[in-house]
Amino acid sequence: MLIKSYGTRYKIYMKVNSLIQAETMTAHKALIKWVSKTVEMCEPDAVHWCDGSQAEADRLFEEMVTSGMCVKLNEAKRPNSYLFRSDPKDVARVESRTFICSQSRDGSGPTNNWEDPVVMRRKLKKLFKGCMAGRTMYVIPFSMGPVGGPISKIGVEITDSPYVVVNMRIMARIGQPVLDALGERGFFIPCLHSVGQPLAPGAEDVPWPCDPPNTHIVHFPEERAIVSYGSGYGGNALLGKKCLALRIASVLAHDEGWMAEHMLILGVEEPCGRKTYVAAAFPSACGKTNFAMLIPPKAMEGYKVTCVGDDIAWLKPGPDGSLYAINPEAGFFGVAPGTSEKTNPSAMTSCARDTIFTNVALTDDGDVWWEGMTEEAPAHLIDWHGNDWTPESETLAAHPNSRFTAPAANCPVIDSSWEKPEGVRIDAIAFGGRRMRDEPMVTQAFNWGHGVYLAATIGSEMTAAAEGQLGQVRRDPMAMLPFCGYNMGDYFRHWFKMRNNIQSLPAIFKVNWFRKSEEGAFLWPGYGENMRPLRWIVERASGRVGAVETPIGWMPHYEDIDWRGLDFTPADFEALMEIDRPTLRMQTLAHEELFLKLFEHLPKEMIFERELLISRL
Ligand code: SAT
Ligand code: MN
Repeated sequence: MLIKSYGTRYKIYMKVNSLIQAETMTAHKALIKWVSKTVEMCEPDAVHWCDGSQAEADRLFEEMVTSGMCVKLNEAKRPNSYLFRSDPKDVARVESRTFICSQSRDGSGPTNNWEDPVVMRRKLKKLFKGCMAGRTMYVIPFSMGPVGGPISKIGVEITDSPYVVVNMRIMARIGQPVLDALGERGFFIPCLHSVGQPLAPGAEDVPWPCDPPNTHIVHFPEERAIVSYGSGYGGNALLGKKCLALRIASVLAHDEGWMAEHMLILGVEEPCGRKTYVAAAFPSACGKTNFAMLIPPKAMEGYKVTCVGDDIAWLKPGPDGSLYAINPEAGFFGVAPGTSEKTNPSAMTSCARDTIFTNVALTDDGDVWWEGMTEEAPAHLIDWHGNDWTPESETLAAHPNSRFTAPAANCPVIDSSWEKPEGVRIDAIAFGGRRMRDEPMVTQAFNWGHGVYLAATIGSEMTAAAEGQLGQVRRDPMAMLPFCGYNMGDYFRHWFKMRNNIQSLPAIFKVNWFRKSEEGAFLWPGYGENMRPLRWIVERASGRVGAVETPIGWMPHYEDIDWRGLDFTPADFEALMEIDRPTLRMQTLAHEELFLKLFEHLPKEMIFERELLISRL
């Protein structure tokens, strides 16, 4: 009501009000101007510049509890934690509505959705006109990477979702320290977000506003800008994550000579005290968070794995010619189902407090539950739709993509250098996939070029018939298919070129934890046992362990792996590591599909590597 009746005068009041708050926080003229223009366009009821303080978060949570957007969990069981239930139509990233609006269609390439940036701007302008009516607009200055660090980047997200604010506060560094680092003229990436569905005058907001039919997640790579409309969920709305830290950052990295990758970073501590950092990329549903927090088997005493990050790595050549990596994030946005004390105790501890849960089930004593958390489900729950649920119910209690947003600092195995602004030195990079039949557990690329080829051709088999043909391989180069902000062919070229920017190149490996026997049983136990191939990887990276040359790369001999405490025979190992040439030749033919798709921008090195592989076979 207020807005409409005050009309222009109200708008002026709003503008002045937001300027007064802005000017106590920043002297960045371009930022203040962008915010004022956005206020004019979106017509929010109020504007709030986030300082990132605990008091601010407490107040927002209190407001959201009151409005019914979330529930506070039992303070004794899950301190300082909250549960949100999203609209059932807004539960995951939407790739079909994600766009890379480069100046030319060629710039985004055949693997991304494209629209002319001028046409898209026009469309978005219509959607954003008055879209924040009835709501508060939040301005969130955030830093991806430690504030002021040499690899870090600053973004500012404008959003009408308080859920986004409290999530961004965990996933990134936000608030006043970021504005201080930005100064009066610093470079920042503008990220505009609205859940859509503006409120009619006097109307009450629904618990989870969103506008699925009009959802657009848009990137303007040349302008380094992000605009997202219609979804309040995860990667669609927390714009620092996939949108900035991968899609826009991959473009910056290409132009500036570094790499923004969909990778976890872990540290391996050996009994002698030596420490090696490894980055690893896996397509979704391959256990990335579990691998990042791996607990070594008891028998491998003295080995310890520490976690630097579980999803994104920014890698940059350092002054000494080595490759250094930071985790640009500050929290974990982890998939809840399947996470348990058995599969990932460190993730369980990370979300034991100070955590935001989305779409998991609520227990009668005010705690959370999801499929796979315990062997037996509680007798009664409130499911992710807000309905009563018992083990007899034929539905899932938690959505399969339900999430926990937990501070990385809560992780019991967080690496002591995880916030080092200049990053940690990466000595090995591993690429993985989910392959039932044809791929051995671990191989090492002969050199960087061969490694790029291995990485570009990774893929995962579909696990359920519903997702496509069972066993069909979906190629996901570097696990970046949905996250590369430019032409994938040019991205491969950038990978090859990085060889010239790095003096001590990390060794590149390919792993597969999912090989099965003819009878369908897993040949490898996985989880903590992955410490065994990981030990081989770090020792190979510094030339301390043997290997045998095969057509597809270096592979460990049976004796090269530490088998203490595991009953795994040479015959078991042979089955796990078997390579048969006819299958491999077929596979090489299958790579062609991807190459044809990217033909126009495919670097020649890729063809050479393929020829080399064929001749070795
Ligand atoms: O929703 S996110 O993009 O943050 C997570 C994911 O889909 O991998
Ligand atoms: Mn991811």
